[in-house]
Amino acid sequence: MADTPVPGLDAFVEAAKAAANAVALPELAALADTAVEAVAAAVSVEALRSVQAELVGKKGRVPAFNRTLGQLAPDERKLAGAAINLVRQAVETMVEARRTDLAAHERQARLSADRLDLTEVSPDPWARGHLTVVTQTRDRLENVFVGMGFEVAEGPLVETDWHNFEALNIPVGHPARSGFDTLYFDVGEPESILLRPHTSPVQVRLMTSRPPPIFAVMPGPVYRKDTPDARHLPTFNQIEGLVIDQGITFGDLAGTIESFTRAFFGPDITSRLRPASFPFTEPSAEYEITCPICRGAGCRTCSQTGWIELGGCGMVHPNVLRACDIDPETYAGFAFGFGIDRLAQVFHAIPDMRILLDNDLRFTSQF
Ligand code: 2NL
Repeated sequence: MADTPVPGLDAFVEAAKAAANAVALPELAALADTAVEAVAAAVSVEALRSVQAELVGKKGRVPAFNRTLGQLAPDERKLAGAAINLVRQAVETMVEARRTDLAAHERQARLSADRLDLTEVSPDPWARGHLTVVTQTRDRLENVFVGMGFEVAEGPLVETDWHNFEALNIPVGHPARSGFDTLYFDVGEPESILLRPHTSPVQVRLMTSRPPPIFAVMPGPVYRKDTPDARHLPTFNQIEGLVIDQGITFGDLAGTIESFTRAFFGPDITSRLRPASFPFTEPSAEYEITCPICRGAGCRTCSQTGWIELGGCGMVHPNVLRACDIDPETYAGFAFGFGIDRLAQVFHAIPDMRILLDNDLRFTSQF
């Protein structure tokens, strides 16, 4: 341990020794040297306390010199007393400097010993936490899309009717509204503020906040007034993608879906699109992938078809672009969306989604 230097201390000690020699007390000067070594040799505050007592305590070796003063003439006595006092002060100063260093060192050692290592790795899954399988899936999805050049965007969970429905070409009275099983807040106008039942309002917020080009994915939780079953949860996670630029075609959509599918599932899983209908896209399609359970051979999970439906997609409807102040004569785009929990279910062959709600360690520790 390096001592913190005390300015002038060495000179002080030398001056005290010189004073001792000047009054013919070489033993006192030698004691000053002994003190320098003894103080440096003390390795704890406790040991230093003994050194201090032995040198300058009431019955210490430095005050002992005072008992020799009686034999001296009065003027010599005064000078010798001053020299003894100087040595005592020099020793006290050394001791205090050393005490400061030792105390800091001991405090540091105590803190290190007390430290709780939050990164400590335990091989026991009951003792060591990790991200849920759904969060792991979301992270992997984000990584794949970021690798393809998309940005990741998030938005509010509590939404307005306009961002959630109106701007998405779903006006009041549209039959698609009832399909979302939306949960409304009892705030303001009836059915004006809601818990978002899909992530599409985030895309609306992106389109209304900055001009194209836009290449973004929006992952996050969505909420529906639904009863859980093997394939549905009332609170689940979606990821949607949105591309808006000049000259975007349905071919770009199909290519993006296929690239993503191979990047996420591996080269032996492919994608196909089947015609569908959504209010916010035209044309629209359902997005299917090779069944990852049977690799296309046909099984119970894919109802012997070899294909599994994952989500929807399509070219962004001109009404949606117009609602967001984007000119459909200049710009075109595509969007796609699917459930993250559902993807995790397919990917890991989880028979019943409700197990995701149980937080049973026998399940969660498998991932
Ligand atoms: C599904 C269907 C889809 C979209 C989501 C979208 C968003 C905007 C404009 C146009 Cl802002 N479209 N999103 C489009 C088609 C399908 O998802 O089955 N999701 C689980």
